[in-house]
Amino acid sequence: MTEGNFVDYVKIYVSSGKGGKGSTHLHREKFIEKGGPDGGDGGRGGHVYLVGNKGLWTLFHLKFARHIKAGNGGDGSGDRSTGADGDDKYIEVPLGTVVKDKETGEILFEITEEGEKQILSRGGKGGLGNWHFRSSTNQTPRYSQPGLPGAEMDVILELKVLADVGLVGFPNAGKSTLLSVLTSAKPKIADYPFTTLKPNLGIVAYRDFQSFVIADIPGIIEGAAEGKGLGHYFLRHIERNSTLLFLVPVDTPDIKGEYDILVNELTKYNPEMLDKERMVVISKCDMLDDELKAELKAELDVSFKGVPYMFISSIAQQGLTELKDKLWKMLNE
Ligand SMILES: Nc1nc2c(ncn2[C@@H]2O[C@H](COP(=O)(O)OP(=O)(O)OP(=O)(O)O)[C@@H](O)[C@H]2O)c(=O)[nH]1
Ligand SMILES: [Mg+2]
Repeated sequence: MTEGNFVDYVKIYVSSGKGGKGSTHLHREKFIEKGGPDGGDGGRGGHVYLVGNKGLWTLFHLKFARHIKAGNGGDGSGDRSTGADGDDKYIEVPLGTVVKDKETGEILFEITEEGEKQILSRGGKGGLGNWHFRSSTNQTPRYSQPGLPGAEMDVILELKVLADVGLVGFPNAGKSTLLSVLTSAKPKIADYPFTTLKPNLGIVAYRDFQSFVIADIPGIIEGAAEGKGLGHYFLRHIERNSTLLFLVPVDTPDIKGEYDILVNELTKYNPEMLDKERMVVISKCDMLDDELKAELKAELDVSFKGVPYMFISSIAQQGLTELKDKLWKMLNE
């Protein structure tokens, strides 16, 4: 996935197809002067559906799909032939997509399961052909129904669950690097702060074809809640993650202090952030030899009492399997 693939909100305009016209037709055949009415019905207009797809994680694919239109029903014709139904449109969305009416803000429905299919906009009914209107008093009705119009509406699609794990850390902590080694995402990585300007998602393939999603967001600094750095604007992207992973580089002079600042900024943004499962990852541990690591560990065991933490190195590929195992456990507890 590329920079800024993190789309959790789109507005789209959908319209269903209109129903085809019923036909006004009288049967004609050689030697039969006045045949009866045989006008067929119009086909129904195409519906617009939403369909759940568990392989999708964002609404990115709909970002530029402004108008989605189903086909119109075909008109009926003689010999009682019914017009073809209009082509239906299927909009695939990730599980956890909530659909709202743009005008009223009312929640229309939610897609939660793989393959779940719900009609967003119903196609107009086809009109009845004149064949239906024959009666004892009128054997040759010369009228039929027009098709009903389709419906059009503006809707908002919003993703409730974006990713399972959100990465939180100061700029340069190694968040994007971690995303790039755990997933096939290719975020921009560089040795300067605020390399990441837009959130990225990556899918971690786990044992036995399981997977979970990690979100990498721009770095947070002290005062983000007051708008410092890039502010806390991007925190909304991890607001709904169930687990937060705090990244602090091993060469940080006060590791626990940096962690406290991050927690504090998150709390200022939304106190509920603290209800999430969290774990601290000390990154860039390739810069440390075993002896120093043991010393640091003794220190951190005291300062981090109760908060789970672990050492990793994305570059040297240390602790990554263990990290995945722990995250998986946290997500499935
Ligand atoms: N030695 C070492 N360096 C690392 C490791 N992981 C990341 N780095 C380096 O740290 C720097 C910052 O890495 P990024 O992944 O861009 O950091 P980030 O947290 O995404 O930074 P922002 O996007 O600016 O918030 C880069 O120069 C990386 O090469 C690691 O495991 N070991
Ligand atoms: Mg980054």
